[in-house]
Amino acid sequence: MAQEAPGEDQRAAGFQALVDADHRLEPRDWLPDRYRSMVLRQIAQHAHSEVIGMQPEGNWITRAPSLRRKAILLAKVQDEAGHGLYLYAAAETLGVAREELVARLHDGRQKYSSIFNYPTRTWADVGAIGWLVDGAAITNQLALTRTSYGPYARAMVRICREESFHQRQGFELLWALARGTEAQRRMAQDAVDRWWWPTLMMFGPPDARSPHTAQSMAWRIKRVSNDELRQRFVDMAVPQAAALGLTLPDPELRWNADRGHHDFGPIDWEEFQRVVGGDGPCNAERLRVHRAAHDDGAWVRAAAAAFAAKHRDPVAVPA
Ligand code: BYC
Repeated sequence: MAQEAPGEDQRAAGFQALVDADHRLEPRDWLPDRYRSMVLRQIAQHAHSEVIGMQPEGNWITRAPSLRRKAILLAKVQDEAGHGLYLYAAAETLGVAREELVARLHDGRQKYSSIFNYPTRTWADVGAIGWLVDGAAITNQLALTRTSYGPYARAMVRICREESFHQRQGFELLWALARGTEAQRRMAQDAVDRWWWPTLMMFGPPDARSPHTAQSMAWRIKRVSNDELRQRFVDMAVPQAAALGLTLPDPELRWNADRGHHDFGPIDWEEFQRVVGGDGPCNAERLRVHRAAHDDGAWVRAAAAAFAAKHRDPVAVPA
């Protein structure tokens, strides 16, 4: 007698059992539609962030103060493009083409990280982004190397290796400024003052007000909650700021021996909502530049597609 195909409930239970057993899920596995759309939302947002994130730092490539600094910054910004590529490739395993993901970014159906809507006013901002923003990114992404969706987890492993170099270059840049002239030290402090709070917002809303955290953790897409990651980051940044000789702009920041963590002051969640809602200092500019670059690259995509169609194997060199 032919065996009956498992029903939707049975499949869902089987899926959850795999997740609970810490099984890596692969594109060929049966995945609930909501799991697919949740992973896709997060990977796509992450991919867009990597690519849009090239803009604030790219702004300083032509004005880097030395050849050495320029070479380092060029390599870093190029790495971010590579991270975007790994992540778009991971997102495409869920059946949505990159072209469509870019269209969703452009028409506002998908987001990118709030942090990239702030301007890079001075050279020290490159250091603050490397130290704080990449530091926050690694804190979040290290946890994501264990995410339940295989292609995303594998992309994270490669990305984290490169991010740790990025964070060090930011720290080293600020270290040099903090030990330079008084004007350089002030510039470093001013950059840290401006990037500190937006960096804390990168981890997303508090757990109690995060609509996706509970389901995302149950499916092990997210392994650590927004608040816990934020706390890990603060605990890491405080001694590093002391080593730099710079202060963090929070009068309530202090060690709490009972909790074994640093307490910190309230985050301005209204500012976060404003920035995520499109009204940050650079939202319009970031999307305008992205759209223009996409339009400028149309001929490259058309040429690559024509080449692939003609030779079938896009990497084969024609005879
Ligand atoms: N910005 O329920 P929640 C980098 C949205 S580093 C904008 O907590 P979730 C780089 C969220 O999407 C940055 N939106 O959501 C570094 C949701 O809205 P929707 C990239 C945010 O997904 C240096 C709503 O708020 N890293 O690339 O469970 C140089 C409710 O939030 C933000 C990643 O993307 C935000 N900061 O948790 C260059 C890490 N936070 O979608 C490049 C991967 C929250 O319902 N992503 N929202 O409309 C994650 O880990 C998670 O998606 C988050 C949010 C922790 C960010």
